Amino acid sequence: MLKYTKKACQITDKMFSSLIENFNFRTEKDIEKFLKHQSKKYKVKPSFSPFIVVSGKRSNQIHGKPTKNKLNGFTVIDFGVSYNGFKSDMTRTIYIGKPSKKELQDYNKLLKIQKKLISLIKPENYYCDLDIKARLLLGKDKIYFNHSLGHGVGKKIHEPPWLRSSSSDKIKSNDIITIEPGIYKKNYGIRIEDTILVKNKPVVLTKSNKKLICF
Ligand SMILES: [Mn+2]
Repeated sequence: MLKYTKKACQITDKMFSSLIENFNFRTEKDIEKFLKHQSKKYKVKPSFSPFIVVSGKRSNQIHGKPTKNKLNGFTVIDFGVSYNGFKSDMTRTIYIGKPSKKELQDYNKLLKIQKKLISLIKPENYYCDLDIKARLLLGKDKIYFNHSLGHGVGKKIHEPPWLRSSSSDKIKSNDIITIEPGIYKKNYGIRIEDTILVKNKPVVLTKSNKKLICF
């Protein structure tokens, strides 16, 4: 049900803005705890558990679980909620401290690519081509992107259609998918993910700001 997915995405955005407004967290676990608490406040369930919160050197762990690791540098926060059984999925990467020129460059490059890929979602085309395009746009950085571009999201957090090079799924209007390119280097990782409704012009359902937030 689209209206439930939309509601899940709205709550996800609200949770993220209150995380930013109340930011005085010390560890990955602190962030996770806050988000879990928020989901209780909105009477929804986490769409998966634990949420992914990884900071500093650990930010390159694609499926990393939150630990007592002190927040430092890039911090990847991947979470979502389930509203009446329909799920949202969003990732924002924030920065604790002052990013280096190269880190900022990597973030802005990834953000530009994520937005570009969203603009290329067109019914009747194929999802595999979006995955291939993501790697083309990353250029020499494609070696740091070692997972698929995205997935369908609905009653399950990961379901068809699949956004990967081996996928034969055709893009269809009203599909709900994620676009989540990432860069995972030796010392840090960055991922930016939105839940998106496919239409002739794609509708981004998770609307949280994507400019790099630094604390
Ligand atoms: Mn996802």
